[in-house]
Amino acid sequence: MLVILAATVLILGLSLAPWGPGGRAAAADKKLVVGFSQVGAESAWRTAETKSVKAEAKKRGVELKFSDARNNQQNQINALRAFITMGVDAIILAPVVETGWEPVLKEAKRAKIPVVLVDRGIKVSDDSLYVTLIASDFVEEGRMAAKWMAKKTAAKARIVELQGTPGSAPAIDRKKGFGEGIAKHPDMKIIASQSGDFRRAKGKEVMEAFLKAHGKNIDAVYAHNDDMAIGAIQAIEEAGLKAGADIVVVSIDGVKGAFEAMVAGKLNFTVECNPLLGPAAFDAVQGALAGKTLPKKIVVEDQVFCQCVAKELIDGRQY
Ligand code: GZL
Repeated sequence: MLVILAATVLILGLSLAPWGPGGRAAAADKKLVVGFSQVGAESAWRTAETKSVKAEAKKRGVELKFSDARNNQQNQINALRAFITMGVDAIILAPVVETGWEPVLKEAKRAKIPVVLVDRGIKVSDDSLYVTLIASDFVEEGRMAAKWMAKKTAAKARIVELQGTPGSAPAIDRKKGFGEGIAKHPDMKIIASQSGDFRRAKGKEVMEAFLKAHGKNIDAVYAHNDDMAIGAIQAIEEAGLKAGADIVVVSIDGVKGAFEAMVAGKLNFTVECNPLLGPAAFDAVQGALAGKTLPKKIVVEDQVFCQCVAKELIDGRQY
């Protein structure tokens, strides 16, 4: 009987190799096909992340289907549906906002396609809808920014805040962490807070409005990313003030532009949020396809950089 069965299988040409998720045979020599839905290209950080994922796909011989959602969630949902229809082996998703993912992630689960989240988290009622989240601890980033600003301003500052994309995990959590950090200092107050959508131009525009409304009453800027901080620095200088001196500037990401601004004395401090997530993302994809159980969150280690180290470190920065 066993002989007949084995023969049947061979005649039908069915591979005895285990079926990988996505309904595609996971034969050892088959080229992996992975869909990557990226938020957009709104900041230098984002560009660095995209480069890292694409380079790692190339290095591992993975066929990457890339989609740039231009910061629009519906574009990401459409891209995920297209990946599911294609029958990709796995999906990498950098979710622009935290909510609204359950329906399309249920479709991916039904299609047995594992989804790896990179860079930003989501809110879902069932965390089996994604394999793992590879991201920094944004709340801690906010706390570190607050801690350093307190030190720099002797815990006395009227602060304006440039928030990231509304509804995104980094914007929500960086605001939370910074608020926790300044709560213990009664003379540190946020006097204005608005979204600059993680973009340099928008950050400049919002800072111009803050300067018009509050002018010399601003002691410090807390920007949720370096791109908005660089935009704010431009606005501060155009208002005839010295960024980094008249107004302390603190931000997050640690991109090259931030190091250049620190070397120039215009940015005081940045908390790194490492965007080079390609290797970890594909380790998670290959682990999931091999049936491994991964931790629900893989925390990316961050460092902090003040002006004092910028000059010696700038040439060694990878992004
Ligand atoms: C953080 C990432 C944020 C960066 C911004 O993981 O989602 O989005 O801090 C980027 O620069 O636009």
